[in-house]
Amino acid sequence: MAGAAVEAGVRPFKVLILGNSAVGKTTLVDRITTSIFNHETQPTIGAGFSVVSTEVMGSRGSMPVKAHLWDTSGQELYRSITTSYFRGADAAIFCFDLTDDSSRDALLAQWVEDLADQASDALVLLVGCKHDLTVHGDGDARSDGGTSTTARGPAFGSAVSRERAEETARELELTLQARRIEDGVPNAPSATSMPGSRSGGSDRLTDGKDASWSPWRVRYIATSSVSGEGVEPMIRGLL
Ligand SMILES: Nc1nc2c(ncn2[C@@H]2O[C@H](COP(=O)(O)OP(=O)(O)OP(=O)(O)O)[C@@H](O)[C@H]2O)c(=O)[nH]1
Ligand SMILES: [Mg+2]
Repeated sequence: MAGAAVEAGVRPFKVLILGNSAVGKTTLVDRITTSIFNHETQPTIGAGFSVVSTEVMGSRGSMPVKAHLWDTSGQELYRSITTSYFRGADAAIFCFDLTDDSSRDALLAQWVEDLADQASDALVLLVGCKHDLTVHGDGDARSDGGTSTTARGPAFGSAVSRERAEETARELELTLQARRIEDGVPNAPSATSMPGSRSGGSDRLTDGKDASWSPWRVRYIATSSVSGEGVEPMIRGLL
């Protein structure tokens, strides 16, 4: 089981960062690793990875864990390269752009199928990126009346509401659950032994709302790589 090998320190926790091009994956990884907003990212070619080291509570107390964050390209052109990294993933962060509803649709139409084919037992988080471009809290409208720009130009498109994002999380959950059953995946990852388990925990995973963690649930978190909002809770929820 993936979690046991990670906990025993045999190998790092493998985390995939997935989602359409320009949703903010590389910027999010840069925010995680450097704590700054890098506004000069270029479209990722294939995939790249970064290492994050932290401590988590395991069955034998606090222990160091290393995570490899695999930042993948969202471009169709690189799809076959991207999916070749999926096997053996312990977790996947499904990213969409809160100002672009089609990037949320794409997670359901394509990305979850790709993951289910290769690593159906991976722990999954749903992350709505660019929360700074929405009205704080619900994401129904742009905070600036629609004048914000990103380094690659104005962020156009319909904003995604929290309700819609939560629905997406449930749909991802159902797809993965069905595939796990089909694949005969045993009750994995174990709710108590792997990093990411938060049974009864009180991590503030979602915009200030307390949420206990279960690896079988797909949690939704809104993040901003500009302000750093949601990034730390996301990492804590994952590891
Ligand atoms: N306002 C705002 N802009 C962001 C945020 N995150 C990313 N961006 C902008 O969104 C654009 C795309 O970001 P990237 O991180 O390169 O996107 P990506 O998902 O890695 O794209 P690919 O590598 O092509 O798959 C850039 O112009 C970023 O500056 C955010 O939290 N807030
Ligand atoms: Mg990128």
